[in-house]
Amino acid sequence: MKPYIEYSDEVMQGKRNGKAIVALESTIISHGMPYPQNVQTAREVEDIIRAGGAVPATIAILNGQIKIGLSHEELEYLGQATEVIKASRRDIPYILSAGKDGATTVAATMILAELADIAVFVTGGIGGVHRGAEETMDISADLEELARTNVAVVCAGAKSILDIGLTLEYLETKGVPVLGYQTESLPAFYTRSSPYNVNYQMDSCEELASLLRSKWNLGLSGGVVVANPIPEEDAMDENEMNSIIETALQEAEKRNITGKEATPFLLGRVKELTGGKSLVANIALVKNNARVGAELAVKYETMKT
Ligand code: PSU
Ligand code: MN
Repeated sequence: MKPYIEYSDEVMQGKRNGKAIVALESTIISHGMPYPQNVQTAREVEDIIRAGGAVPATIAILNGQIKIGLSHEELEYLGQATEVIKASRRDIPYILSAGKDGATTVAATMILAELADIAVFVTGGIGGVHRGAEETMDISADLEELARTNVAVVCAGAKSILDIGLTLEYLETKGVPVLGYQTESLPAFYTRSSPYNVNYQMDSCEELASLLRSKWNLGLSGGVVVANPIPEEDAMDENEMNSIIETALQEAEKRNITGKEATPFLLGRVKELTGGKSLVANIALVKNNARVGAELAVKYETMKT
């Protein structure tokens, strides 16, 4: 039997040299952004991580093989392929056994990052408790993964296609710290703030790294949310976003879009309804997260005890 995991040369080298590694997800590439912006953004994000002194490891499943780090060609393929399965925890075994392609969500990327011994993961936004979940029970598997898997997820908070308040309640129940990077308010992806506060504000990557060390040294398993607000100049108007999200949610309900299709549908509609402006913001915030993630990974690595 083939080994399940294949490392790119760059990640393998980095591991040998004791470099900090930063995991990146691939659903954002295949289901979150259109081609060619998806591939271009993925490459620029990788470059930001390299410039920050860490090694990028974009994670996906290709041909039934787990990839930790993608080559230029693999990234290009993933950005254009149309048969890629959006892969969360429950999808991984099928994709491996059937030899298919899978783009990993936050949940699946956390699982594979932990298997590859990578502690820091950079993404755009996490999944959460959807609005109306008290009826639909649509709660992202990302939250369960944060409850159990030892990876820090650097994101721009949670998008208001979700019920942010219930998402925070869920994370609290599961014991997941929600940390604000230089912010007290929980950012809401396109905007720098929301009506909710983070659990703790942390102003430096040293503080964040030290929290991760103490959590995991004590055996307090599970992830951490590091919420990093979108840069001021890229943020979108809150009222405009709220009404667009409302429209997208109503359309999803009318068209009966449920399950794993819900999030990609909503993201796609928001992009169309903003005339592409949301995509520009999305790209800016992921890059901003890459800067923080690289610094955090480097600090975490040097704090090794
Ligand atoms: N939220 C975003 N952008 C994204 C996603 C979420 O703002 O691209 C993607 C991530 O891959 C996340 C997934 O893990 O959607 C959550 O999907 P679901 O709600 O079906 O669990
Ligand atoms: Mn869901």
